Order: sequence, then C-alpha cells, then structure tokens
Amino acid sequence: MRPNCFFTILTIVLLAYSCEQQSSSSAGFKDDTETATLANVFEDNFYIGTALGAQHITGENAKATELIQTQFNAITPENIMKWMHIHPGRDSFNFDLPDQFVALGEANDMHIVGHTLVWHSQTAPWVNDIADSAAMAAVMEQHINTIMGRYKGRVHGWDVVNEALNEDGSLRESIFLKTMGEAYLKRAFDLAAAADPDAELYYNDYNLCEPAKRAGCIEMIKKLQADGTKIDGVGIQGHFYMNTPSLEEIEKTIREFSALGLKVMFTEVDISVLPTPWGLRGADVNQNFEGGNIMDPYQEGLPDSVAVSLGKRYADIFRLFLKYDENISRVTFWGVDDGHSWKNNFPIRGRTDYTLLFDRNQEPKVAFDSLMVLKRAE
Ligand code: 9MR
Repeated sequence: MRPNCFFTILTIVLLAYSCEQQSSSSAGFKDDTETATLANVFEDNFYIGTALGAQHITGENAKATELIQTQFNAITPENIMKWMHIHPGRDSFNFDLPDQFVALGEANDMHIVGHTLVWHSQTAPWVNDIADSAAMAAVMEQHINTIMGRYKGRVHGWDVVNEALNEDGSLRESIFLKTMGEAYLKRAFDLAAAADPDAELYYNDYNLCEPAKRAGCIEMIKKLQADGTKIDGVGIQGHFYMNTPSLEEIEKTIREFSALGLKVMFTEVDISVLPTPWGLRGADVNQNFEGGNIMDPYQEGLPDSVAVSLGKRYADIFRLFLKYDENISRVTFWGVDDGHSWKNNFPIRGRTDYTLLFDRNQEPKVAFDSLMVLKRAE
C-alpha cells in the first residue's frame, strides 16, 4: 500500500473512532446527569485542578469562569504567587491578586494550592544579590512566614521547593544552593511546617519521569526524610508530549514516589501536540527558539486526526492515574483552555498549541470526552 493511501485510511478510522466516542459520551452525560463535569466524574479518585492566570482571578471571561467553577475542584495560581510578583522588594509584598485567588477558591469550596515559595526562576532581582548564607536564611524565613502566615489554614498545600534538580539528578546551582548549600532544602520545609502545621508541603519538578532526574529526586527526598523533614507529597509537573514520556516510565514514577510514603500529584499537566526543536523536553523557562511554520503546523486549527490522537494519549495516561488513584491525590491541568496555555510560547514564541481539554472558545475537545467516558469502562 502506498504511504498516502495508508494515512488516508488511518485518518478515516480515527475519525470514526472520534465520532463514536463523542456521541457515546454526550449521550452518556444526559443519561447520567446533565451536569457531569471532570470534577464530579473523578470525585472519588483525586482532585481535578487547574492553574489560574490573573485574568481568571479577576473574572475577565464569563465562559472561563464558568468552566473553572464547574469543571475543577482545585486551583493553583499560575504566576501571581511567584516571588517577583508577591514579594517584589525586601519589605514589600503584593497580596492583592493572591487574596482574590484564595477568596475565589473558598467561595467555590476548592482545594487551594500555593505555588511556589522557593524557586530559582522568577525571584525578585534583589534576591539574586544576596551573597551569604545567614542573609539568605533570614530572607527565606521572612518570605515563607509572611506568605504562609497570611494564608494559614486557607491554602491547603504549598509547592515549597520548585525545580531544585538538574536533568542528571544533581542539585541545581541556584542562588539558594550557592548561598546556603544543600541545607536550604530542609530549611525551606522546616519553615513551612512551622508556618502552617496543617498545610501539606510538596516538592514540585518537571521531567520526573526521566530515570536520572527521578533517581536524584528520590535520593534528595530520602535524605530530607531521614533528617526528619516534613514533606507530604511530590508534584510531578506533567508537561508531556504525544510520545514521551512512555506509560511505563509514568507508572514507574508513580510507584517509586508512592514507595517513599508520599502523596503523588500531577501538578502541571499539559500535552503538547507540536514538534519540539532539537529534541528539547521539559520546562526550563530560560530556553526559547525561533521557528517557522514547520514548527507551527496547526495555526488554522487542530486536524481531527490529531485531536483524536490527543484524546487517546490523555485517556491512556488517565487510565494509569485511575489504576493508582489510591496514591494520587490530585491531577492539575496547567491552564484552563488552549488559548491560555504557556506552551503557545514555549519553547518557541507565538505558536498555536492545543495542550488542554478545552479549546480557545472554552468548548470541550475530543480529549475532554475521552476522559469523561473512562470511568464507565472500568
Ligand atoms: O505557565 C507559567 C508561565 O505563564 C510563565 O511565563 C512561566 C515563567 O514563570 O512559568 C510558567 O509556569 C511554570 C511553573 O510555574 C513551574 N513549572 C514550569 C511551568 C512552565 O514553565
């Protein structure tokens, strides 16, 4: 068979599958309840979260607001609690949007996550000028105590340390490591545990399904645990691609972190359908490349065949999440809809990616339907 012919037949088969999935799922909602949503379909399994930008917190788009309130039962602030925004000067804090974010979560009875306390990226410039250990320790104490103290009992879990590891599993040479040495990790968790003893405390990173980085992470967490540090969970960010990581590696990752006695969370889930330049994977926000149309093939819309493949990839991954729902406490998508996804600008700026479950008009995609029907197949 000629390759063109093969692909035409494959597309027809995929489309037929898509239509069948869509009709059975929408019919299914009506049979069960008119108001089936992600949050209530997976209610017995894990929280279903989303990341909110400032525009969502201020409620600029009524359709997005409705999605947030109905489809999700956990929220993470995408940017507004990062150091440069919340603590821009040594003694100045900006709590305007963070207060609104927490209030929004409370008004909707949501699981509220704080993101992120200690991260090398997007610190305020003055933090990078700190040169010695005692000064950094004092600043870290002020930062954690002030922010966690303000939301004590209201923010339920915190990404205490974010992305402390290199790809080979060694510790990243961040400003915190440079000034305080490895001790900064324990210090951050200890401060957080004291600031709000009831809050869950997480280590959060990308590429944890890669064996070397995962091994480094496990070693780091074991050391913290051996030193009596309170750490409740690990956030596997989950910036995934269509073909990587493999289901086998995702499964190993869930099992290995669960074996440490930690809650496992997938905290920043998205799946890029676009080509990656030079085999790049991960979420290092310092990497950016220029690209032409070959790298941005779906500017006019997502072809049905790709929409179906994305749905299948999401379903495969969620089937695994359901298998380990005893260990997984939360699955958070990194954004509300495709138009909002950071992937439109990473690792090449200005592309049109389709990473999430809702399209640019906040309408559900095939990927949404493919998850909504999963539980029925159990
Ligand atoms: O989605 C976030 C994007 O809007 C920001 O420009 C970027 C830089 O701060 O951070 C993105 O979120 C990151 C998250 O905070 C930590 N893990 C990687 C995420 C994607 O870069």
